[in-house]
Amino acid sequence: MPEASPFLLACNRQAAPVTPVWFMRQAGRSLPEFRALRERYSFFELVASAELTAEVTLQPVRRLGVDAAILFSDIVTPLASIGIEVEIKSGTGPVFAEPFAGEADLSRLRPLEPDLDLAPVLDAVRILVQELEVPLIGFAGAPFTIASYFVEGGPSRDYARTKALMLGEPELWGRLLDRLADITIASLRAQVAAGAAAVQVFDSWAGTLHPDHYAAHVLPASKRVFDELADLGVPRIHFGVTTGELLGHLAAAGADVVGVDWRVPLDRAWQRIGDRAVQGNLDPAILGAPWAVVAAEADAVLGAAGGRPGHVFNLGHGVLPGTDPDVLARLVDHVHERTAAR
Ligand code: 1CP
Repeated sequence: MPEASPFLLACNRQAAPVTPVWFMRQAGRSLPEFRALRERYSFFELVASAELTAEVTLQPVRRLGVDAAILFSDIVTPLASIGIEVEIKSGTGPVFAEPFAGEADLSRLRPLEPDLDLAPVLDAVRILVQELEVPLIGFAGAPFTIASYFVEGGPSRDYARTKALMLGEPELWGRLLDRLADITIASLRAQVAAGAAAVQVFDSWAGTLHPDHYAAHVLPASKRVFDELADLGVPRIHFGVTTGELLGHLAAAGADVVGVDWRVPLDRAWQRIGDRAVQGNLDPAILGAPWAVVAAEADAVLGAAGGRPGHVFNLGHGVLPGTDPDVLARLVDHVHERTAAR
């Protein structure tokens, strides 16, 4: 992997030859070659095989020309690997057989031993860094978002049980988040030791929280995650959806790059984030519109970034399953062409 990759330069807020592009959920359901594999294997069968994990990670890199790869896995993989029963249901997401119900369940969250628990994941990282010509992004879930799945038992609209626990039993909630933070830290440190060149922490659903509740009950655990990764010297990206009012707090957690969804114009988001790089923020739904619209909207994102060093182009959230991969490939070329002449 070239040291001066546009992705790593932008993460470090250095001038890059082009604005780098990658897509959250670039691997997965929008690609026919992924759907073909998913007909033969369950999600966790894919993740249990280093070769299949590497193959699925490489699929979008070959097809789309993106500037970074993201390891194929899921935010609940570490919990599954320490024996917590969780299934990935097609069209739904992670579903826990026995959701977190109280203090006694803390002991189910034993410390992660990455070399044993995540062996196929780390083998996949080692295969990928040999094969890739672009940086590999490792990732994990942030304590809040993982807790929300574990407490609710699956995806939720209102996070009612999660918020009741957080506000009603703040001491127990803090201990739960601390255990989850430990798992996230151990997983990310091991991914970097195996060769990942950057890490992204997904706090996808933190935007459901009042900023004061985020600051009191979530920020300390997330900040510890970023603090305990600082010595690794790789860019640390922090992402969530509907975080407009939270962007200052997300920045305070300490990441090098803050991901932004499409609900906040990128220039305004950048003001709230301050002296860090930004990642985003095209609305993934726009990719279903005619190409001229996609191009104009991508140009609007680039315009809001204003050519300042430190912009990683991405969608504001993951690629939608119905997205035409040819549009993704064309978008990568478009961003490169528009920014190459700067
Ligand atoms: O290229 C890639 O990005 C794919 C690798 C990847 C990543 C980074 C997958 C595979 N999952 C994730 C992270 C992840 N998982 C997040 C954070 C990113 C985001 O906000 O989109 C979240 C919230 C999850 C939980 C999850 N897993 C969901 C969302 C459910 C909900 O609450 O709405 C879903 C649908 C899954 C399953 C899943 N994970 C990944 C894929 C390709 C799939 C689809 C299921 C399948 O193939 O059966």
